[in-house]
Amino acid sequence: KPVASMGTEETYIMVKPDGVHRCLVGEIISRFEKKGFLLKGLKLFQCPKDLAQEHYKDLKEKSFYPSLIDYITSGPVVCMAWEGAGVVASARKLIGATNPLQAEPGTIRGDLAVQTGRNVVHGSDSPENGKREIALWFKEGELCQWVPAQAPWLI
Ligand code: 3AN
Repeated sequence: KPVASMGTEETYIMVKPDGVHRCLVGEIISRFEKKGFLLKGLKLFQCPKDLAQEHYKDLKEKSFYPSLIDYITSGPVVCMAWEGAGVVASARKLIGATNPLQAEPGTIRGDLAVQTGRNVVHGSDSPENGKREIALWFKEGELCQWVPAQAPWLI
């Protein structure tokens, strides 16, 4: 099982199919890189339906659940694991509100999206879910347990 180095937190970030389709992958990765978090895993991936269902199992009773599953499996996604102190909450700030029309300018959704059902990026909502989702989307060996020589901003 992947473990965080330096005892810090991990989050699962995913560029959704609309973000990939709209060529926003570089832009989105760049926001987390520039912020100063540490990239531990990265892949382009066509999500199978059963994985999408497991990922969104808490939303199973919602009316939009079937369309959410169709959307997430409609094309490749970019899966990422990011590490850093407070990365879960900070990533959600960088991402912005679920409804992009309510997301602040300067956030990813605030700058790049207009529809809740096409909100370009996912971020884990708790450290527990960060761990759960990274374990769900990545296989052992796909994550790099590297530590930059000097990275005091990560601790
Ligand atoms: P967030 O992604 O901001 O954590 P959640 O966890 O409430 O938001 O919802 C997960 C995903 O479900 C959202 N990213 C969005 O794609 C979809 N979703 C949430 N609410 C709606 C809605 N009212 N209509 C359509 N899709 C929705």
